[in-house]
Amino acid sequence: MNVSELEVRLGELADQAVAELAQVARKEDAIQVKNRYLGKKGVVQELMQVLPSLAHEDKRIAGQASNQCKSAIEQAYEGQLARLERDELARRMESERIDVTLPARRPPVRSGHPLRQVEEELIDIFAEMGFDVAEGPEIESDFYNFEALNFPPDHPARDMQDTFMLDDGRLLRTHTSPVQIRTMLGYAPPLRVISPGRVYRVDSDITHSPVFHQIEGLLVDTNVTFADLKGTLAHFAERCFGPGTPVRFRPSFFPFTEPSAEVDIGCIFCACKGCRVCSNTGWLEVLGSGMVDPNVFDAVGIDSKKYTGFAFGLGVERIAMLKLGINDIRLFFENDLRFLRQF
Ligand code: FA5
Repeated sequence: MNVSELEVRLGELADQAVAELAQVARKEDAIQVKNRYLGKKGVVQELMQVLPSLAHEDKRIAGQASNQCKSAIEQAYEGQLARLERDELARRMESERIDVTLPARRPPVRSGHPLRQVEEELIDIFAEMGFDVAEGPEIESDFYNFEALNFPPDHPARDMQDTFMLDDGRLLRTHTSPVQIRTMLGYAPPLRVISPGRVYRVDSDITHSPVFHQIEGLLVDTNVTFADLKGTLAHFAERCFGPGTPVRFRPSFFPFTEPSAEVDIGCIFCACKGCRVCSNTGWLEVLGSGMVDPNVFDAVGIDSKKYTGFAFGLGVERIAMLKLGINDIRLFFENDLRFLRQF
C-alpha cells in the first residue's frame, strides 16, 4: 500500500466511524465504536502497520493523515456523547416533571391540649382584673399544704383531700392553696395573684382524676369584703360562661377561709331549668371560695387587724368539661388523637 492509498483509506475509515457514531443511541455503544477504530488493536492502528515500509517523506504525510483521521473520530465521539446526555436529560425532564398542582402534604396544625387552652383562657380573665401569676412546687411539705392553712394535724378536713404521701414525709400537693402561703410569706400586701398548677389526690371516677389542675386566687388588701369576692367571681362567671350567667354562693367549710362558700353557676345546659348534667338542680358547682381566715394571716405574719382578703380555688377540668361538653374526665389524660384533634 502506498501513501496515497493509505490517505484515502484513512479518510474512508474516518467517514465510516463518524457515520456509525451518529447512529448509536447509547453511551456504551459510542465507546465501543470509538475503541474499534482508535483502540490499541483498532482498525486505524492496524492500517498504520504499513508505516515502517514507507519512505521517510511519506511517513510524515501518513502520520498527518492518521492524526486527522483520529481527531475526526474523537470529535464525532465527543459530540455524540454530549448529544446523548442532552437527550437523556430532556427525556428525564419530560417523564419526571413535578406536578405542581398536586396538593402539598399539610403539616399538622398544633393547637395545644384542650386543658391548656381552657387554663390560658381562665388566666387571661383574671389577668384582665389585675391578678399576677404565682407558682409553687408540686411536692410540698405538710406545713404549706395543711398546717399553715389552718388544718390541725388530726382535723377531719384532711380526709376531704386523700393525699399521696412520700417516704420522706413530704406529699404531692392536694390543692394550689399552699401557693397562698408561699406568696404571703414572700411578699407584703397588697397582693393579687392567681396560681395555676397540677395537684394530686387519691380519687378516681368519671369526674375525678388522681392528677388534675386548679387555679388558686388570692387578694389581700385593706378593706376587702365579701362583696369584692362576689363581684370578682360574678364577673369571672360572665366572662367564662357568657353574659348573664347567674352565680350562687352556698355556705361551706374550708379551714383556711371564714366564711367559706361553694360557688355554683346557673346550669348552662338547661338555663337553670334542671337536667341530667345538673342533677335537676339547675346549678353547677364550679369552685370553692371564702374570706382568708385570720389564723392563716397569723401563720404568715400578716396583721389581720389591718388586712383582709379573699381566696378561691377552681378545678380546671371541671370548667373545661362544662365549656367543651365533655362527660368523662379521663379523656383529657388518655392522649387519644381522635379526641385531641377536635380542639
Ligand atoms: C379546694 O381544693 C380548695 N383549696 C379550694 C379553695 C381555695 C377554697 C381557696 C377556698 C379558698 P375542693 O376540694 O372543693 O377545694 O376542690 C376545688 C375544685 O377542684 C372542685 O370544685 C373541683 O372542681 C376540683 N376537684 C377536686 N377534686 C378533683 C378531682 N379528683 N378531679 C378533678 N377535679 C377535682
